[in-house]
Parts: sequence; structure tokens; C-alpha cells
Amino acid sequence: MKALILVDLQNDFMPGGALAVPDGNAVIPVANRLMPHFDLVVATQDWHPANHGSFASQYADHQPGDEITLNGLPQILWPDHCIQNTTGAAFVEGLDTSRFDRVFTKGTNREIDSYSGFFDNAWRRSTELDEFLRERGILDVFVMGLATDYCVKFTALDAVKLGFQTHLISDGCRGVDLNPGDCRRAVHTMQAQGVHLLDSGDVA
Ligand code: VGL
Ligand code: ZN
Repeated sequence: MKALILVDLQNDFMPGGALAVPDGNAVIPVANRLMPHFDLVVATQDWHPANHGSFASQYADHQPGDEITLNGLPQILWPDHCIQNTTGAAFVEGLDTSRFDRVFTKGTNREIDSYSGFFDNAWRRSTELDEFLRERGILDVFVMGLATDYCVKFTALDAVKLGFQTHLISDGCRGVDLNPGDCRRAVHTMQAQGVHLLDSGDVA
């Protein structure tokens, strides 16, 4: 059984959004085309309280892009994004959300960020995505979405650690590249840890 994991296909990550991922909108048609080919489709949704600790606006002396320590963990500071119940946090219009079997929200605790769809950044709290997939007999997960160098990367790496055969749909991902080369390095790291790369055309 195969699951498609759609990572953070939300307005704030689209061009013009609060944390725009260059060309992020290009992956929406890929998601729509792929969904009918999977046994299960799950989506992650970045879902922050307005005072989230990853927001640069929470600190008088910091800007987006700065790195701080948040409760003992390194944390990059971001513009305010994906605030719960705002348009920015909503799934992109045109994305066929009727095909989602379930949505997993993350980043809801202001004290810790959550890039992976499975766990927070300290691996303390699970979203229960792992159990959800296992209970349904999923052995293979296919990951795509935004952003390659953050939420896609950590979702795929956790999937490998949890024992899923993990596939990255390359043309279904776009990244932030805060430092040039971040996306390329993220893909290398994923491959080195056992993630298989493929194109959406190889799936369907
Ligand atoms: C993401 C930075 C902050 C992502 C979410 O979806 O990759 N990146 N929050
Ligand atoms: Zn976030």
C-alpha cells in the first residue's frame, strides 16, 4: 500500500505569500495529477499560533533569517506565516483537497517548531501520522511539496527512520534556498539516508 504525503501546500508558501517559496505554485498541478494514483493521501498543514516562537516578530532584536536558540534547539526565524485560521494557512485554491484522507497539522506549540509531518523538531510529540499510515498497511510513502530544504526534508528523513520505503517526487518539490545550495544539499542528505528519488512521471 502506498501513501502520498503532500507537505504544506498552503497560500503563505506560494509566490506573494508571507514565506513565499520561489515557483511554489508549480507543484499544485503535480499534486492534483498524482492523488488518484495512491491508496491513501495525507496532507500536512503548518498551523502556528500568532505568537509562535519561530516568528522573528516575537523578538525586538531579530529579523527573519536570524538563527536563535529556542528552548535548547537551533531555530531559524521566519516571517509570520501560516497563522491558524487565516487565509495564509489555508490550502491553495485549486488543490483538490477532496482527495485528502486526512490532514495533519503541525507547529501548533509556540515553544517548538515542527518541520516534519511526523514529529516536532525535538522528536518529543508525534502527530500520529506514523500510526495512521501503519494502521492502514502503508509500506511506501511518496513525499512532495514545500519546502524541499525544510518540511519536505524532515518529513522524508523521519519516514525513513520510521521504516517506510520513502520516495521523493523531485518535480513535486520546491525550496527556500535561504543559502544558495540548500535544496541541493537537502536532496543529497535525503538520498544518503535512503530516500529514493523519482519524477512524478514515473508514478503516473
Ligand atoms: C516551512 C519554514 C517554516 C516549510 C514551515 O513548510 O518548509 N518552512 N515553516
Ligand atoms: Zn512554519
